[in-house]
Amino acid sequence: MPEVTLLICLCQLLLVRYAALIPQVDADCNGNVTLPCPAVNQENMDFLALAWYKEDSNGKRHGIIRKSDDGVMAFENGRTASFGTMHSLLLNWVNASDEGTYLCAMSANVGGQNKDARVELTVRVCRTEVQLTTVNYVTSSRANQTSQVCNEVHIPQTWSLLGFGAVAAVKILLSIITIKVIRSRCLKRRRS
Ligand SMILES: *[C@@H]1O[C@H](CO)[C@@H](O)[C@H](O)[C@H]1NC(C)=O
Ligand SMILES: *[C@@H]1O[C@H](CO)[C@@H](O)[C@H](O)[C@H]1NC(C)=O
Ligand SMILES: CC(=O)N[C@H]1CO[C@H](CO)[C@@H](O)[C@@H]1O
Repeated sequence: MPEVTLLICLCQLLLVRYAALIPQVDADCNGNVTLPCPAVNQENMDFLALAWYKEDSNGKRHGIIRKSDDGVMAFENGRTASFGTMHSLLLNWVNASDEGTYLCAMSANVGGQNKDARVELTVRVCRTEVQLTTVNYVTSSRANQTSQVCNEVHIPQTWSLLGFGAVAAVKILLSIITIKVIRSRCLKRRRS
């Protein structure tokens, strides 16, 4: 059992480590966001082409925008976007559907090495949604305050009573068993 627990801990640690390697970017709902491209660290065009993709949950790439010596080109059916400084990806008016993993892929010149790097985008909940949930919570909790208080008091009492009852029952059962065992031993001794 300890080995299994250790293994689970180790796996969780590795997963956390792996997740930490992907840069995370938070954006406000309906805000504009810049996703840095971790694959390049200079503004120069020391590569054949550079493209931004969005990865779906199956790891499939959906092209957004691409640049090469021929200029900037948007992929068909891709989200509207543009390039920022250092080949970053600029997204305007982001909402929940923009959340996910983005991939910056650099195709190297002959003799070079292609590079891929991912960025994770999280979009904060839209303000209207936040207000709605808060309002709902307040009304329901106020309307049901009395019944909630009652439940809070009664439930623990019931449980503690049940707990005491269970402990008492076990104690009685143990006593009966102990008495029976001692008796049968005494009887055996007397017989022999
Ligand atoms: C986002 O960019 C658009 C277009 O550049 C601009 O009109 C808008 O005000 C920007 N929004 C924010 C929240 O900065
Ligand atoms: C996000 O915005 C796009 C286009 O502006 C819209 O089609 C889509 O329904 C929105 N998604 C959500 C979850 O609000
Ligand atoms: C507003 C609200 O959630 N009211 C609930 C309070 O609790 C009663 C019964 O426990 C529900 O019937 C109400 O809908």
